[in-house]
Amino acid sequence: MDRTLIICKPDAVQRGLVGEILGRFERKGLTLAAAELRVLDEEILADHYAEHQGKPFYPDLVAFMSRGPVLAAVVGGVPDTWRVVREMMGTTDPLAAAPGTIRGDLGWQFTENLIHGSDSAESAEREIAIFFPGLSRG
Ligand code: IDP
Ligand code: MG
Repeated sequence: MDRTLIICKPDAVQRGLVGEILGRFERKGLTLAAAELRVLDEEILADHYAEHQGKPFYPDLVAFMSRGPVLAAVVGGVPDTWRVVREMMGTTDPLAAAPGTIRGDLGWQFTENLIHGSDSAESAEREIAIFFPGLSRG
């Protein structure tokens, strides 16, 4: 698996950090295969975050993720791209994320943690198909 889905979340777009975030991946050596600025609705978020439906934080997550545009993108070009991206993102809670990671360097709020990255090769294919169906491998 050599590509994955990333989403620069609404806080990243609002704070003007999309260039910073994409730049980190580009400098690492990843390449962009697709990118789109769009506002997400409840329907696509229910699909994307299916594993989290019913959890206590789900309503806050949907409200946050739909409050403004996101930059969804497919990046790839290195072995296990999804894993490289997850390492560079840092752990889910930005207060606990290591310095040097995107979340560790740029944020501190739990829900508003700047970036999404697929958590496995299977998730990457599933999520790419949701956001960029034209890129999907049948
Ligand atoms: P991940 O984004 O690091 O993969 P997940 O557990 O998949 O983390 O959660 C998806 C998103 O939901 C997180 O990035 C964060 O925005 C939000 N989230 C997860 N757990 C909590 C929580 O306990 N409180 C508030 N927001 C949460
Ligand atoms: Mg996740």
